[in-house]
Amino acid sequence: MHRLFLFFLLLTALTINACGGNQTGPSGLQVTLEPPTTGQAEPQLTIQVADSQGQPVTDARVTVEGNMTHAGMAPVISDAVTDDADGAADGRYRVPFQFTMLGDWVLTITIQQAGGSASEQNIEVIVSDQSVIVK
Ligand SMILES: [Cu+2]
Repeated sequence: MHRLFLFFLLLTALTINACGGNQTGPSGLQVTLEPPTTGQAEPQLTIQVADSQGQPVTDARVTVEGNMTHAGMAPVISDAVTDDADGAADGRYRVPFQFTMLGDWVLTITIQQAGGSASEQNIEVIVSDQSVIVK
């Protein structure tokens, strides 16, 4: 019974991942990365979160896990941040995050909402010295 539950949990997680990469996930949340203009040196990522109507979501906690597309690298996992941690509850979450290498990354953005629901979206980026480009 316990194993079956884990299986469905895994299946759900895979389904969520399969839908990631674009702006709107199954939760209806719109998740947008504001690409840092300074490239790899930038110590944070700004993530915009809005609901299906485009209204800012201000009551969530946002974390970012970054994985490179090649094997053998440790993931970069951020602390969770609240919207007003930067002094403004405006739907823009400033997540401390440092890319540890140039190249292709998949950012998994986890949005934990106050009501208890969590959703995940993937955003693929290319990191260089000068820029971070969303694929
Ligand atoms: Cu790497």
